[in-house]
Amino acid sequence: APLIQRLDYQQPPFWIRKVDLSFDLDPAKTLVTSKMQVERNRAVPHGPLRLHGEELNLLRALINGAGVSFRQEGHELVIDNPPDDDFALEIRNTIAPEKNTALSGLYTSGGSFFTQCEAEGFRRITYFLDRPDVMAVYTVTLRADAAKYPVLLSNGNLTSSGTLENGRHFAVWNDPFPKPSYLFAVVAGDLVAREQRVRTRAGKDHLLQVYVRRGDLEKTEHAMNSLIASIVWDEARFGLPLDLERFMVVGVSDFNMGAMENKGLNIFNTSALLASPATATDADFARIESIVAHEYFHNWTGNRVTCRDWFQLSLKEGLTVFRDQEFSMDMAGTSSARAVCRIQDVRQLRALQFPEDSGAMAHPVRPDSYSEINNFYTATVYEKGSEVVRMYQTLVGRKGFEAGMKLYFERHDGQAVTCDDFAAAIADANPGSALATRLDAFKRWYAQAGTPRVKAHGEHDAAARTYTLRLAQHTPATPGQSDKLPQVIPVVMGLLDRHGAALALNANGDTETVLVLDQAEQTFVFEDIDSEPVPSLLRGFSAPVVLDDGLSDAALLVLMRHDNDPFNRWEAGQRLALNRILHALRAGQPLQLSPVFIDAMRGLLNHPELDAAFKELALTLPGEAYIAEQLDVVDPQAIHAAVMAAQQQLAGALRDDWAAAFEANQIAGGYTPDPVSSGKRALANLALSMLVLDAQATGDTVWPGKAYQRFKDASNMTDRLGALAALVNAGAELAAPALERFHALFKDDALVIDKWFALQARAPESEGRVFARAKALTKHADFTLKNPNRARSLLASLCMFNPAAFHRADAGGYVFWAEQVLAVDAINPQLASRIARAMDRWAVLAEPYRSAAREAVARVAAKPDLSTDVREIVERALA
Ligand code: DPP
Ligand code: ZN
Repeated sequence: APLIQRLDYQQPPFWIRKVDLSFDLDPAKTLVTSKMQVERNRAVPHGPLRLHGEELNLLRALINGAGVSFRQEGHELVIDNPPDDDFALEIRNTIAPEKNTALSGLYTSGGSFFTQCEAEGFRRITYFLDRPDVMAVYTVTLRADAAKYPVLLSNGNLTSSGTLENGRHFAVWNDPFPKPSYLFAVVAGDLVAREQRVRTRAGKDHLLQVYVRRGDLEKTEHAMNSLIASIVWDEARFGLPLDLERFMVVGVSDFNMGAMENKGLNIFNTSALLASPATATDADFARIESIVAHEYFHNWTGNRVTCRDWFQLSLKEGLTVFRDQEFSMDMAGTSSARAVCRIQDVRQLRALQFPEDSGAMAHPVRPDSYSEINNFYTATVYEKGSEVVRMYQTLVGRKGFEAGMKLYFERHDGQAVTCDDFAAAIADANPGSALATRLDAFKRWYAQAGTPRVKAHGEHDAAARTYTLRLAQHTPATPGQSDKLPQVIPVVMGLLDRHGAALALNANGDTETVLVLDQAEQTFVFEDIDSEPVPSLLRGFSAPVVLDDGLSDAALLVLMRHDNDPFNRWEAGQRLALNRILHALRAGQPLQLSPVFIDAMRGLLNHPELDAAFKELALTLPGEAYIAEQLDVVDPQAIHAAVMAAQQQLAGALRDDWAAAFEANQIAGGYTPDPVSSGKRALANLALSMLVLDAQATGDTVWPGKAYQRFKDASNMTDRLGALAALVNAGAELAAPALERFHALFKDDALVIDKWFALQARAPESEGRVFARAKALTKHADFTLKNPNRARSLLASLCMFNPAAFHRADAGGYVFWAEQVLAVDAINPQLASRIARAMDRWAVLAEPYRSAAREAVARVAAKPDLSTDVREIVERALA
C-alpha cells in the first residue's frame, strides 16, 4: 500500500455539497442509492473525478440522469470527463453487511444493522469522496422489514416515516449540518430506548435517547446521566450548547473502538455504555462517564469544526480527550478527587504512550505519513495530544484558554481545519502570552516524536541566599527523526524547606510558579532562600516528559509527606519504589525494600486525612511496563520477579495495617459510584489482595477464606471482582472454584464474561501457569475472535498487558501471538493490527527474548496476504 504523506495534501478537485442516500436494508444484499450534487473546485487544476470505493458491487453510475463511462482503478472509480458545471451524480451499488466482519462500513451485529465510518468506512458503503474536507448535507431514506428492524435511525432529524408493501417500512432523516462522510451513521434493528427531555440554557428543548437491545434498558441510566452532565458542563465551561433537537446514543456489542461521535447518532461499544452495580465496576462507571462525555464533546470539537485531513486527527482527538479529562475532574469535585483523576490519566499515559513514543511506532502527535490511518488512533494522538492541549492552558491560563477556544469557533465553525489553525486561535486570543511569544517553538510538540528528558540540578548558595535551578532537556531520536530541537516545556514548580514548608519564590510571596523551559539548557535563580530547599518540579505533571531531578530518598520523603501538590506527593512515593526496583535490577540483586520506605508507606496507609482513593494509588507499586521504560535492556522476567518481591514484602510488612484498612473501608448501604465510595472500595480491594498474597506466603487460610466469602456475598461487581482478583492473582486454591462460580453466575452477560477472560489472562505469571491457562482459554466455548471485546479480553490482556506471561524463554508467547494475529487479520484487520502492536518494543528486549521476538515478527511479515493494517505495523517493527 502506498505511504500517504502529510505534505502531499491537496484540496479535492470536486466538492459534494448534498447527498440523498437510500438503503434497502437486507443482511445479505443491501441496495444503496446515492444521489450527489457535485461541483468542480475551481481552486485546483481540472482533473478526473476519482471516487473511493471498497468491497462494493457497482450496479450503475449516471451523470445528470444519463449513463457515463467510467473505469475502476484499484479502490477508485474514475470518471475521466465529468461536466464542467455542477452536476448530479447517481450511483447504485450493493453491499453484504452480514459478511462484513471487519466492522467498518455497514455491518450486522446481533441481527441489527450498524455503521462505523471513521476513518474510511464510508467507502465500504458507497462510492464517495471519502475524506474529511468534503462536507455535505445528507438526507437518508431507510427501508427495511418492519418486524425485524422496527427502529430505523440516521443522523439529524426524522422528517417522515411510514409503512411499505410486503411488511416493510421506511424512515427519512435529514441532517441540516454539512458533515464529512466519516460522521455518517445508520442503525436499524429491534432496539428500545431510554428517553429524557432536557431544556438548555438558551431555553431550547431537546430529546435525548439511549438505544440498546431489549433487556439492557436498566443498564442505561448511568449513560443517560453522564450525557446530561456533559451537556450542562460544555455550556457552563465553554459556552458550547447542544445544537440538535435530538441526540441519540446507540449500543452495539461488536465494535472496534470505544465509541463513535457520528453527528446526532453516537454509536457505542456496549462496554462503554452499559452499567449496573451488579455487572460493572467503579472503573467501568468512570470510563462510561468519560466516553459518553468525550463523544458528546466531539459535537463541537470534531463535528462543528472538523479535520482537514487525517494527519490532523489530534486536532479533534487530543482536544476532546483534554475536554473529557477536565470534565471528569470537575465531576469528581474535591481537589483530592481531581488529583486522583490526574494521577490515573498520567499513569495511563506513561503505561501506554511513553512506550509507544520509544518504540517502533513512535510518531509525532501530527504524524507525517501513514499507509493505514486506522493505525494512528494511538495513545500519542489521543493522550499525548491531550497533554499538548493542557500545556496551552498552562501557558495562557484557564481564562486565556477559554478565550482561545471562543476565537477558534468564531473563526472555524463549519470548517475542516488543521492543528496550526487551533494553535493560531489560542495564541491570537492571548497576545504577549508565554505561548504567543514562542508559538513556532511550541508547535514542535506536533512535529517531534519521542518523550523529552528533562534533567534538573539545583544549587544553594548559603552566602548569597540564592537557589539556582539548572534545567536541561533532550529528546531522544525516534524512527525517521534523528535530531530534535528544544521543546517548550512548562515546568510548574515550588520549593519546600527540609521540614516541608512551602517557600516564597519571589517578592510577591508566591509559592508556586511556571518556569518555561524553551532552550536546551536554562538556569532560574530564586532569591532569599535561607537553606537548601527541596524542589517540587513538574507539579500536576505539567508536561509529558521524563524528569530526572536526582533527588535523594530523603528529599523524596519530604515531598511524599509534605508537598501540597498531590500529584507530586504521589509521584515521590512512586519514585522511591522505582529507585529500589531499578537498583535491584541494575545490580542483578534480589529486591529488598528499605525500612524507611516501608515506614513511609505505612504512614500513608494510616494517614488520618488522606482520601482512600489517593492512598490506593500511592500504595500501588509502579507497573511493569513503566519500569521497563526506565531500562535500556528489558528483561520482563526480572522486572516481574522484582515487582512480585516488592509486593510480597509490602504485603507482609504492613499486614496489620492492611487488615485495619480493609475493615475501615467497608461501606454500609447501597452502591453509588461516587469518588469517595469508589476510593474506599479500591483501597479495601487493594488491602484484601495484599492480605491474600501474604496469606499464600505464610500458609494462613483465614484471608483467602474471607476473600471467597466476600466474593460470594458481594452486592456489587467492584467488590466481587476485587475479591476474585485477590484469589486469582495470589494463586490461591480457592481461585478455581471462585472462577467457576463467577462464570456460572454471569454466563449470559457478555461484558462480564469479558472480565472473566481478562482477569485470567492478566494474572501475575507463575511458572508458566498463566500462559498455559490463557492458551487453553482460546478453546473455551465462549471464546471467539469475531467479537473485538472478547478477542481483546484474552489476546490483548495476555500479549500486551502481561509481559511476564507473554515473554517466555521458550518463545511460546511469540508463536501464540503470530498465530492469533494472522487468524484475526483474516476476520478484522483493525483488531489484528492492535494486537500486532504487542511487539512494538522487541528491540529493547534482553536475549533470548529479543531474537525470538524478531523472528516471530519477521514470520508474520513474510505472509503475502496481510492486511495493510498489520503490514504497516510489522514492517515498522522490522525497519
Ligand atoms: N470514536 C473515536 C473517538 O471518539 C474516534 N473518533 O475517539
Ligand atoms: Zn474521540
